[in-house]
Amino acid sequence: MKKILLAALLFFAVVFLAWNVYAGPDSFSKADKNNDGYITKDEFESHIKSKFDEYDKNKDGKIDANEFGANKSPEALKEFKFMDRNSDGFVNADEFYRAALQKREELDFNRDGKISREEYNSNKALPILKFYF
Ligand SMILES: [Ca+2]
Ligand SMILES: [Ca+2]
Ligand SMILES: [Ca+2]
Repeated sequence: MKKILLAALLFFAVVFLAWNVYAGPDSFSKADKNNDGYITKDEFESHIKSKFDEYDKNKDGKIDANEFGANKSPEALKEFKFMDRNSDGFVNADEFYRAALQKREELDFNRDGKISREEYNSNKALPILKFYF
């Protein structure tokens, strides 16, 4: 009986670990360049720059609705409209950065100016992580 329990425990541990890796703490680690467990303002800035490049697939310096996948969900469309401040149908680097900065402040629950692993992992962070990490 003990062996079965142990096997079950082991199984769940493996699933849990695999899920964690899949769900992307790696995007936290990637952004946390010096690996101190916090994403500082500088680290966030460079992360947002590479995220912008990732979205801007045709490299024209702006994200269009397709590149963002705004047609895929109402949530994405809402986010796209939120980012596109001048409503020209494109999100340029400045607009993306400003939107991300605002989200970053929302993510920094304890207002210490950096994003901890705990803040990143909280449920409230999910909609932010989805589009900005
Ligand atoms: Ca583009
Ligand atoms: Ca715009
Ligand atoms: Ca914080």
